Amino acid sequence: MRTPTLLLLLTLTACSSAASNESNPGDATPVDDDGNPIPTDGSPAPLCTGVGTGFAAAPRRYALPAPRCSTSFDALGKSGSLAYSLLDLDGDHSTDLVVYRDSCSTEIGRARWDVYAGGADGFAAAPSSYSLPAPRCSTSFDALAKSGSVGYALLDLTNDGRSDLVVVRDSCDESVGKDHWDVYPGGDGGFAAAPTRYALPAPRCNTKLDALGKTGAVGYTLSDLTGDGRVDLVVHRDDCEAAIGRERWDLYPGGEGGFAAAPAAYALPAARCKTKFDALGGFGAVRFSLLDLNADRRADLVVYDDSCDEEIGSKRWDLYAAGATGFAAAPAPFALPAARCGSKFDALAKNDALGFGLLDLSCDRRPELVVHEDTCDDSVGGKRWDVYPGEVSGFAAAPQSFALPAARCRARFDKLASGYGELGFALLTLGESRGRPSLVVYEDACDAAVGKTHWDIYEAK
Ligand SMILES: [Ca+2]
Ligand SMILES: [Ca+2]
Ligand SMILES: [Ca+2]
Ligand SMILES: [Ca+2]
Repeated sequence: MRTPTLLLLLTLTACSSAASNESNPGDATPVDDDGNPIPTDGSPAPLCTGVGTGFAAAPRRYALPAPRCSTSFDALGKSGSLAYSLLDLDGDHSTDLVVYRDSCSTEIGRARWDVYAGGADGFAAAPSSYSLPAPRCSTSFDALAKSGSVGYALLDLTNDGRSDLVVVRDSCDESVGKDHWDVYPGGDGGFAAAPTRYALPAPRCNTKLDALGKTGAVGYTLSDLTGDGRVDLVVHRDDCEAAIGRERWDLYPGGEGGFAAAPAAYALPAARCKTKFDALGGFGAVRFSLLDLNADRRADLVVYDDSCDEEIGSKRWDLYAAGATGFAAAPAPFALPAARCGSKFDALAKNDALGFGLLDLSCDRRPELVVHEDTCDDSVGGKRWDVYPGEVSGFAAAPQSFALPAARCRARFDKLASGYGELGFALLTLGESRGRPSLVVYEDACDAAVGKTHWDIYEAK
């Protein structure tokens, strides 16, 4: 499965919106167990406020199921004789451990997946069964996604917070990917046995919409530009229609029974530095990304590097906020901290002399800029990370210190995640988290019990 680290982090660490709406009627300002205010207007309580002070110095244990088919759960996911992944399959905002293939049990991946529900202190010791639709076109659902003769992936198209199994192509049924996708909604105990249709727009420029995204003569992606929680189908390039990517994107809003049949024009800013916005932007003279920087749930167009404008990446990013009918025609400046150790913030993440990434540590959906390594300052990545809080018009100019646990097994916590070497760790929200991601050690060459009986969790405070 293709899972870039940053995407994984952003996906797994997005602050959960689950909230205990318990209030204390007598208090002027009700607070939760951690002293964080609880709103009284019925809106979901933020699970944390402010970026916090750091990770706990000592870990607590998060229990693992016993190894199965001779395989320990000492990774965030595996794809060998036992294949599993971390996933919130039941939509309760806690991450579950999902086994989708097991060479010791042919039922897994053919009739069902096994789900070890994530709880406060660990994953359930015994799995519950999550039923699968019958294989289609001789293809079993023994992976989270496939792109062969049957193409499918997990995606919440019913907008209930649960992942649905979405078949986007089926070489035994030409209509799939041509006028509809087949959706097996996720429910209690499994995916529906029979699919429902999710309507697709007609093919464009001889290109069928039989994948979750494409690049080529027609380039499209899935992103929520309408801000209603449902993914929309966004065509950013069409070789049969020159205005696409130059003046506008075509937006097919996602609805209950499918994407709209006809597109709405979604306005683009003018080209800059001779670069059109006809791609998704991680390369070339102008580098940009779709990222919700202003926390309104619409993905904004964020330019973080522009070879025609020195200030981009050194003083500011340019934010073209997403609106109802398009991106803002003119950008708003989004302030950046000064370069550190000779390295500018002209990317969303780097792992060089300066290592940084984006992470929401304050549960407000705005990402913070987190410097986790700085070769000019040894204590960054050793004793602390430097966090520049995300604010309305930019990242704070000065960082806040975010404490780190001591190095273990000779490995420092100088990355947001590491799957190599002596120590495997990542940032995850597990169980009854307050919302900030915890630092989770899932493998430790110096401690064989880690990854066998438990993971170690350093909670963010
Ligand atoms: Ca769903
Ligand atoms: Ca939408
Ligand atoms: Ca936005
Ligand atoms: Ca934030």
